[in-house]
Amino acid sequence: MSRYDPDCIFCKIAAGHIPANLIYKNDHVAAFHDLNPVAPVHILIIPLEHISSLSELTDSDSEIAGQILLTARVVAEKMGVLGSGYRLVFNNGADALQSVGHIHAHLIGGKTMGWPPF
Ligand code: DGP
Repeated sequence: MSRYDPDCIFCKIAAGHIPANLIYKNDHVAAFHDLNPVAPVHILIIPLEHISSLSELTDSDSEIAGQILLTARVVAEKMGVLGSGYRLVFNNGADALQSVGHIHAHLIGGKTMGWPPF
């Protein structure tokens, strides 16, 4: 793995250095249950490599970015919400309350949600 931050909790999960309830992993991404779920289905999808936020993505990360979106469908199917619907949320930066500085998509589902989310 070319980008690894030893101080990043999600890098440690991606590398298997600390445990997580993993539901999917391939060469680019991992998906695991959120520690503090806000819905019956709440899965985090992360790149294995450390990229701190969406704002740090570059053209050379296009495969990783695509893999995150494609993995959402795989996760939704595994979690039984592909047909009922789900939400994909990226909290990016301070105003969005991003608390972990490693890109992650929240895949949330299993209930009818409201909109707008604030
Ligand atoms: P955000 O606010 O978008 O940065 O959300 C970060 C999410 O990460 C939050 O919902 C809780 C989750 N989280 C933080 N630390 C851990 C951890 O060590 N394990 C797991 N499974 N989830 C974590």
